[in-house]
Amino acid sequence: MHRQYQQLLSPFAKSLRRVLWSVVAMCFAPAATLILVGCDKPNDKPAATTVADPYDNSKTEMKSLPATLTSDRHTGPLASGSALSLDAAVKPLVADPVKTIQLDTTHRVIELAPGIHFSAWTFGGQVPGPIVRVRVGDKVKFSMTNRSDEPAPGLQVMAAPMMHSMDFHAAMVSPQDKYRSIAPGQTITFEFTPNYPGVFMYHCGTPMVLEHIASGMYGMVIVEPRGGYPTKVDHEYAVVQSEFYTKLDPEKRKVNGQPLYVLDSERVRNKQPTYTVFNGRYNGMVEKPLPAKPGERVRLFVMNVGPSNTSSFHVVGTIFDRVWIDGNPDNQLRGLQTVLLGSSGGAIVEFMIPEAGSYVMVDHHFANASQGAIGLIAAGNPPPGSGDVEHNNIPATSTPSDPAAVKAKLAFESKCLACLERRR
Ligand SMILES: [Cu+2]
Repeated sequence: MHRQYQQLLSPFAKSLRRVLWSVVAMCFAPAATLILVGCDKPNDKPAATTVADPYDNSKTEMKSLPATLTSDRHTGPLASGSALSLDAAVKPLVADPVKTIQLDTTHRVIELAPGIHFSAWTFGGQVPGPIVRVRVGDKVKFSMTNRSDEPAPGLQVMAAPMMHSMDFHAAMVSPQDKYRSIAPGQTITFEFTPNYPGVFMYHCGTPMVLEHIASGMYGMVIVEPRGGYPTKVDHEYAVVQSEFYTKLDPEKRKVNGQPLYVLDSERVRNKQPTYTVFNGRYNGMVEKPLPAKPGERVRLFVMNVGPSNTSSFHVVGTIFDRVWIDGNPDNQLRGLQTVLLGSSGGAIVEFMIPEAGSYVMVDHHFANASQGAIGLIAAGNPPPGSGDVEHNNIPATSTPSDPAAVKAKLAFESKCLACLERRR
């Protein structure tokens, strides 16, 4: 009986075994094939490559000699050194890897806007202070005399002498050593090696820092990458945005017969500037536009000092082809309309001048622009019949001066009148 069952089930068992073997073959054959193929072929996986870290902290310069402090008063020019630029047109990098710079602190009356004379505290006798241009790995030899006790030339107006200091954001050093406050008549000297490329702020760090910065004690350090920038440009300019908080001098002092303005400490604390400007001057680069030509590529080193507000930097009529956040090409963005900069934020923006015209640089926070943060890049005359340059500091008006706009206004008004007549 048992044998009969075996004979009966035998064909079924055979079929079942065949099915099972087929399943096993289907499942494992591809894997086996892969293994065999893999074994036959040489290992063509790319070997793991080690990309050198350009900021390898084991190779960067972290040590510097202690600062020296003396009572030797420097009496030469307030600013000196081949690495310095005194205005928006930034000079090319100086090849010498040792950059010796002197920036003395002094008090000056600056003309912030036409007829607005402001009692400022300065580096190198100007606001903003001179632009410093160096390269990663350079040796920066810096010296500063506090000359805030010297009378401003030709003016009987000055702030009281006081302590000042220098804080370079481009450096990696002990703040208690290098950035200490020095008294009038003292000189501090120290060195540093910039390790990172960028657009960095420098400023006085003496308490109350807010008031020292709001009084004008700041500037820009451009640190180029070791091998230079990856793009070629036709123009390089620096734009430093900052706020001013002014009030009429309570002592009613005058400058050339015009009222003196001094720092309004209340406004500073409440973040209520009276002026927000580029390069220390209300509409300064509207008065003196930056030249360029159609088809040229422009590089702007942009920095927002603050001290308390942000900037949304924009150039009307073009797009930033490249934006290097904080001025470091490793931090690249493409095709931006604006770059947002907090206090002490920097950037390099590059763009093409597409055609003839005046391109308006503006803080797109238009409340800031209305306080003076406006400038022009003058790239030739636009086609005949084009409108005048318009920017945000022109008051709103319902009376156009442009001939085409006047014609359009008349046409609009006549149509409206006709409509009104018809309705009656
Ligand atoms: Cu200071």
